[in-house]
Amino acid sequence: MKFSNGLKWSDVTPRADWLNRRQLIASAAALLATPALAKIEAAKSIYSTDEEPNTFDQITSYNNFYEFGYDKADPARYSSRFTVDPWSIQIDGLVDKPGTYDLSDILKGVALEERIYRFRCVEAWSMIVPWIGFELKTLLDRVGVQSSAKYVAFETIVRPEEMPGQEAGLLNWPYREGLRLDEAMNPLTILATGLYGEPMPKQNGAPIRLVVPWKYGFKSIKSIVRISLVADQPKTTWQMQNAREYGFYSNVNPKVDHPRWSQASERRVGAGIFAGRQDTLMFNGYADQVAALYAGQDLAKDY
Ligand SMILES: Nc1nc2c(c(=O)[nH]1)N[C@H]1C(S)=C(S)[C@@H](COP(=O)(O)O)O[C@H]1N2
Ligand SMILES: [Mo]
Repeated sequence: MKFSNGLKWSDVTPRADWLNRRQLIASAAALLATPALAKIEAAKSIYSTDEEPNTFDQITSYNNFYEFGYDKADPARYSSRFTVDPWSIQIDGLVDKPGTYDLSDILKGVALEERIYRFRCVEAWSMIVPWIGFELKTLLDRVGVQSSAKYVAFETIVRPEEMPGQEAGLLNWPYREGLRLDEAMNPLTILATGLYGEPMPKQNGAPIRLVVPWKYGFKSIKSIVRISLVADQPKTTWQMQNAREYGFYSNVNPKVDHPRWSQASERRVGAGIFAGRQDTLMFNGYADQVAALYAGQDLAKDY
């Protein structure tokens, strides 16, 4: 693994510098209004990139969350009615301790970490996001995965009265995703509960969403209410929508183009207009950590 000097961008930049003036004013106002809202304490991680994160504004205003609409601005615009507290997750299937777990109980005893990850959407744009979260493995180990389980299936909440895109029937709800068990257990795979030290903004998948940084963004399912351990590969939303264009694995791969566009390069959101596109990296730059998961698998056929 390439964690050369151990120093990360976040070590050398005071937190206040992360925020632009407008955010500083907004968060100062928020602190005055709600003194209980403390910054999340989170340890740094060896898995973080030292690339410069996108701004809080960029990460929270350019989103894909079809439950709130198709447009990149819709999730920020239409998610104010969405309520995320209280929240519970049903964990079922091939586990020793199935049940409906309150999010606050899940969070007791997990150590939150900051993970600054590259994030690459299948639409060929990318960002750098400083997530706060914990490894999915921690939760799976706690509920006891049975040996017959080979995959993990995830579902997003269905609440059309709070989600105009569900009301309008933009996709087949609930939004569904899945991972192979070894992918789910990889230390890079996290459940994120915040970003930039703040609780997860609604448009980014509050209160808890998956982040799988070596796969296209649509695998990172938001606002999770169900996690099922299963024996067979689960059907996922985008695969059901168009299996030829969106495979189950959907690993970031510059050599396997989308049927309608190239995946060889990407546009970094927020880069200046003269910055140009950058090369897309195999497994989004995480090959050292995950390539072994796919040894012997034909990634062009089995995408
Ligand atoms: N439930 C749900 N999860 C979702 C989506 C969605 O529409 N609904 N969009 C996916 C896509 S295509 C991307 S690129 C990422 C975007 O995450 P972000 O808005 O935090 O950048 O969320 C993914 N998770
Ligand atoms: Mo995406």
